Amino acid sequence: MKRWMRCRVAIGLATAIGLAAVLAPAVPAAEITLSYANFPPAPTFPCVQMERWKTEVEKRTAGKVAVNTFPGGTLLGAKEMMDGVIAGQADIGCLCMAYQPGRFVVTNATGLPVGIPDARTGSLVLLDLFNKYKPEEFAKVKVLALFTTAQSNIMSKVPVRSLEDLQGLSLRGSGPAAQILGALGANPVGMPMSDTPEALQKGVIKGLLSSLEVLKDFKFAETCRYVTLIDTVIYPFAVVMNMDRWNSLPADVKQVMEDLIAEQSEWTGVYMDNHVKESVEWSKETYEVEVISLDAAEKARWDERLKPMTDKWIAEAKAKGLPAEEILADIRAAVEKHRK
Ligand code: DTR
Repeated sequence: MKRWMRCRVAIGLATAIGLAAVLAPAVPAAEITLSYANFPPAPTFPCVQMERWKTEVEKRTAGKVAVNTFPGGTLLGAKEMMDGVIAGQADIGCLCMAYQPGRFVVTNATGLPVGIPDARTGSLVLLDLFNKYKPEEFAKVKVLALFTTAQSNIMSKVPVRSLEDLQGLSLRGSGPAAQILGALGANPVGMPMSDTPEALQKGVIKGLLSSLEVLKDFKFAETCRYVTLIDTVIYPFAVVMNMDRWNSLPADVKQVMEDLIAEQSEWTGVYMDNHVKESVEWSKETYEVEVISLDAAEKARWDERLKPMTDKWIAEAKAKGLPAEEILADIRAAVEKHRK
């Protein structure tokens, strides 16, 4: 190449680079960075909803807010979530309220056998309940979303076809689910979901009681080849934010998050309901998981055993000065209002 040509190419290149720099869309650096802690691994539903919330907030604030997510208990574990957020160890945290039954008495009433049919309904019921009673235990945080799982069912390494098959069987459940297992005659082993894969692997437990999306998300279908449909309680969850951090946010950012509360809660319920169906199909196809249904007479025997649970909760709630019967009536009315 002649010298003058080399020179023109160089000038052209420099101009192009300069132009590109000027024309490239400026990526604004976020003014506010928030940390968001979660306890289970990334593919599970609490983290899927967390990523969806992050995406929406970043989009709706046009990049003014950046959310750094921490799945898998890397910032806070299951049982330290609420206190960790109050203390400011994370700005935001996602917690399963059933893991601390005595702490969240009002909202955990949704985890009683009160006939919540699915996660979407459960999430809307939980939101109504929270808005009416504004439980004192949330006074130090801002609630950003409330949702529930789908109904819980038994996943096990051995078939459970009757109450007799369940007697003494070590199954994992937490909070109300553990109470249910006890009432049914199983040996309840209490632990958060995040500890369950190891316990199953080591044979400490023979299965678990939970919503069935975990068959796929935790690959429990590989070890638990049987599902017994008992369609029992849901687990309530909350997403909370440190109150000082919330108060420090500008009004437009607060508005984006306020607008997302009901939307995010329902979105998560719908995601969960669809994902349960997908997970059960996947488990049947991939691991030939057998799904066992109880006939009406057998199911009635199981349900009979669960009745004292609600009485126990009523006594506990009353001892704390809460209007227990009114709370239960509100939940039942909200179920009828929201169910499809
Ligand atoms: N069923 C509750 C909550 C739960 C359901 N799916 C997941 C996935 C990840 C964490 C918790 C949960 C439970 O058994 O703990």
